[in-house]
This record gives sequence, C-alpha cells and structure tokens, in this order.
Amino acid sequence: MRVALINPKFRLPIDTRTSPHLGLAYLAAVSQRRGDVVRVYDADVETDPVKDLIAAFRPDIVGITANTPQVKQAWRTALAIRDMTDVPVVLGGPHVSVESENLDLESLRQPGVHVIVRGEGEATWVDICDRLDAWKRDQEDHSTRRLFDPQLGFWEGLPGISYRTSDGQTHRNVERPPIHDLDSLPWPAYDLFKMERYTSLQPATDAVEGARSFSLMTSRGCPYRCTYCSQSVMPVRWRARSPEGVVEEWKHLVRDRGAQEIGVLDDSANIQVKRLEKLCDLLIAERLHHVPWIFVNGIRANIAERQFLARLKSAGLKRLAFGVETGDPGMLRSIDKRTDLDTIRQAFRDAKAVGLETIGFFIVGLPGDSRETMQRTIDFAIELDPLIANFSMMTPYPGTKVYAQVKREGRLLIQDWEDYVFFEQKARYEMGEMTAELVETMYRRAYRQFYLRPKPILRRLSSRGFWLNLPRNVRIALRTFLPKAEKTELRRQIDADFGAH
Ligand code: B12
Ligand code: SF4
Repeated sequence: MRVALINPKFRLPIDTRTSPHLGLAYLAAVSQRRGDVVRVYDADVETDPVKDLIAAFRPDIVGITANTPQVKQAWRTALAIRDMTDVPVVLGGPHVSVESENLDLESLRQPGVHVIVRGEGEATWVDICDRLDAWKRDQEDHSTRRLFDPQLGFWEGLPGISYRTSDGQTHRNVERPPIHDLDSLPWPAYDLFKMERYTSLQPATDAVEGARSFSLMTSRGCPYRCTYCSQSVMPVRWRARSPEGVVEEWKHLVRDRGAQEIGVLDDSANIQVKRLEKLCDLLIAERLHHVPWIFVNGIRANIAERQFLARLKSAGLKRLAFGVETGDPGMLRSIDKRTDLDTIRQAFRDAKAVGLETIGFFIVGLPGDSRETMQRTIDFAIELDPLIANFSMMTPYPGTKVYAQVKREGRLLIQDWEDYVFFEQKARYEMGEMTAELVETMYRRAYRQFYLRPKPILRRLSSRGFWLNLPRNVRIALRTFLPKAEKTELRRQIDADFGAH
C-alpha cells in the first residue's frame, strides 16, 4: 500500500528547535516493515504544499498527527485532501486521545477526518493497514463511502479507534492495551525525513546549527500523574526498552547516520536506575560516550543520587533537566509532584558537582498561585541557578486535572486550540485572586530577574555557542523580553496554504 504520514504546520511563538516527529517516524517504520511504500510530510521543514505530495503520491491511506495547538491545522489538511481525492484519513496524537473531553468525537465531526487513533499508535496503525490492504484486494469499489458503510462493519472490533460511518454516526471502540514489549518495535524510520533540514537540540554542542541531531526514546509512559501534565497519550504504566536494544539503536545513529548529538525524549527516564546504569556501561564499552547527549525532558529529582549522575556524565551525558515547577512547598504538594524542595536542591547540587549542565523547568500561574508563591518560584530558580531556566505560563491542556479544575473554579481565557501554547506571554485562565495581569507580570518578571543578573549574562557571553549563534540568540532575547505578534504571521501562512476556511 501507499502510505502518507503528515505533521501539520504549526509555528510556535518562540525560536524552538525542529526535529523529526518521533511518533510519525515510528509509524513510518512499522509501515515499512509491513512492506508499504511510505512518504512523510513534515510541514516544519517542507517548502512545497502538502497538496503536491498527495497529488503526486496518490496514497491509499493518510495519517495525520496532532497535538492540541496543531489540531485545527490537521482538520484543514484533512479537508484539503478530501477536496482533492477520495482516501481514508486517520488522525492520531495527544489531542485526539483525550477521551474524557470527547476530543476524538470533536475531530470526527470535521469534514475529511474519518478515523481517530487514540493513544499509542503503532499496533492500531498496522491493524488498520492490514485490514485495508486485505479489503482492497477483494473489492472493486474502493471508495471511502463503501469503507464506512455501516452495513460493511469494516471497523468493528478494531481496538484503539473512534470512527464515523457514512450515516454520520460516530463510534468509539475499546481501548488498545499499551505495547508490552518495546524492544519489538523497529527503529524510527529517519531515512524518510529530510534530516539535513532540522536544527540541533537547542544546543547540546557548540556546532549548533550544523550539528546532526537525533532523538530517541528509551522508555514510554510515566507512573506519576502531575496535575498539569498532559499524560493522556501515554499509558500510566511505565515501560522500558532493554539497555542492549537502546544501545544498538544508538550505535546505528552514531555510526551509520553520523549523529553528533542525541536527545533522549523519555518522559521519566530514570524510573529504574539500574537500567540506565547498564546503558551507561554499554555506551562506554561501545565507545559511544564521546557523542554528547542530553535529557530533553525533566528526569525525576527524587531518583538522582550523585553517584548515578556521575555515571551518566561519564557515559557522555552533557545536560539534564529537572521539572521543578514551583518554589513554594504548598504548591508543590498541590500539583502532586511527589518530591520536595530539599530533594530538588540536592539534585541540582549533585548534577553540577559532577559537571553536568542543568535545565530547570518552572511554571508560573498554577492554580492557587499568588504573587508571593510565584515570587518564591522565581527566587528558587535563582537559588538553583541552572544554566537554563525555562518558565512557562500554566496552560491547562484538556484531559489534565488542572483543566477540570479551571473549568470548575476558574475562567478559561482561550477558546481556540491554536492558543494552547505556553510561551506567548499571555495568561490562559484566571482563578480566584489570580488575575491574568498578575500572572503575565510575574512571567515577565521571572525572565527578567533570572536572566538579567550578572552571572547568567557573563555565562552567556563567555560561551562559544552564544557567539556562534549570535543572530539566533538576539532573536530569542528579543522575543523573550518584548511582546510579539507572531500569531498574525501563522494565520497569514495558513491562509496562503489552504485559503481561509
Ligand atoms: C519532543 C516533544 C516536543 C518537540 C517536538 C518535536 C517533534 N517534531 O516531535 C517540541 C519541543 C518542538 C515540542 C513542542 C511542543 N509541545 Co511537545 N512534546 C514532546 C514530547 C516530549 C515527546 C514527543 C514524542 O516524540 N513522543 C514519542 C512518540 C512515540 O509519541 P507521539 O508523538 O505521541 O506518537 C504516538 C501516539 O501519539 C500516536 N500518534 C501520534 N500521531 C499519530 C498519527 C496517526 C495517524 C496515528 C495512527 C497515531 C499517532 O502514535 C505514536 C506512536 O505510538 C511529548 C511528550 C510525550 N511523551 O510524547 C511532548 C508533548 C507532545 N508536547 C506537548 C506540548 C503541549 C507542546 C507544545 C504545545 C508546548 C508549547 N511550547 O506550547 C509545543 C507544540 C509544538 C508544535 N509544533 O505543535 C504535550 C501535548 C499535549 C497536548 N494535549 O497536545 C506533550 C504530550 C507533553 C505533555 N506531557 O504535556 N514538543
Ligand atoms: S510532569 Fe513529568 S513526572 Fe509529572 S506526570 Fe508529566 S511526565 Fe510524569
């Protein structure tokens, strides 16, 4: 079969990295293993419109991915495809996986969207493609109308999907259990991506723009349930690949693909310390530790002993992040972070002591935050003094506990999924005494107070990476400290690509 996989365009209001979409890379890999001819269209780096790909490639099935701010663009893409050709369009990704808010059904109401895949996608995608392939071989009439004819019952009993039959009815099939053996998955199909067009990992090495970067995941899921986190797409049960399996992929990325830096994307990589220690030993044994790697997302501060961190460092880890979120002990409890300020302090101390660069993630405007608690967060960030402090504005993603709380007790200030980004300098909701004005003031203050201190300024000026990337860094500084009307540009581009729908 001919399979097209699409990552729709979405420009963030910040200068962030672009990297191949790992979810699509996995789906592409399982399709390749099935023997399909696969094309990936990643709007982050493509210059031609998606319509050109569809017209030239004539796929038998199209898969589109979407997180919350991307979902409307996914709908526009589905509509544009429907206007061109008769092909089943499947939507997957974090946004449509949120059953509690019926977001699968919302997307099924959009013209051109036929099927939703909820949660982890590989097994469901293969199941869909197997059925479609077999059906196409036996049939004369390949129209989507026929495929979604309720009499046909084509989609019945296929776990993990929601779909709309041609009589307009929507159906939600049972959940698909998470993939038990992650080692059974093929490696992400990077050969289908235009790798030379992606950026580095916000820089893990000094060769910022030029570095060949690859991402990998050593585990999936997270056993924690922090109240603000969109964990809906990944199962509660944390599952890990074997260190041996991970190191084989690592070797392939470095030796065959020339990786110069590697970003580990796990949500909670350090749930099992022994597994990572074994991975470190293997990286050293295979002489892969000269290629720097970073933990892109926060690892758990409560499972980060100094010796363990030293082992990671000796295996090539350059930088790691901790999700700190708040500097107020009461707020930390209220978001169910399951750690405390002293543990976080110690983790930063230990990481720095073994020579690791640190990133701290902080949130401004959590439910219950006040001027005082937000100031405590800023003060804590200054005390911890990571190389990078990343403050984000609390954005209540659908499906999270915070979302339910805001709907119950507060007032959402955004109606449009495209506004669900958290670096726009705009408060996303108000609750009690926490007004938008207060949160926006504290957000700006956080960046000012943290970065406009002599230490971070000197640190930046003395780093080679800063001078190598001067224009980019100036852009980031301007965007951080000045308000920006980036949205207009996004909408202009969308209208140009699709026409205003
Ligand atoms: C890496 C990453 C990024 C990178 C993206 C790089 C890239 N090109 O992918 C960057 C830093 C740019 C980024 C930005 C943002 N991100 Co982000 N990101 C992640 C992260 C950590 C890993 C993504 C990943 O690779 N996952 C692993 C793969 C295997 O999973 P997956 O992509 O979800 O795909 C699987 C399933 O979803 C499903 N699936 C997905 N698509 C499709 C399509 C079809 C057809 C099918 C059948 C199945 C399917 O099958 C896949 C395989 O199992 C996730 C957390 C996470 N654990 O997923 C957050 C996450 C996706 N990001 C999130 C958010 C909020 C954002 C931002 C909006 C943040 C912001 N700045 O405001 C932006 C939006 C950017 C944009 N362009 O849209 C949220 C999304 C929540 C939501 N409701 O949408 C997540 C879940 C984090 C969280 N826990 O809250 N992000
Ligand atoms: S914030 Fe981190 S630890 Fe908390 S639920 Fe999300 S991924 Fe897990």
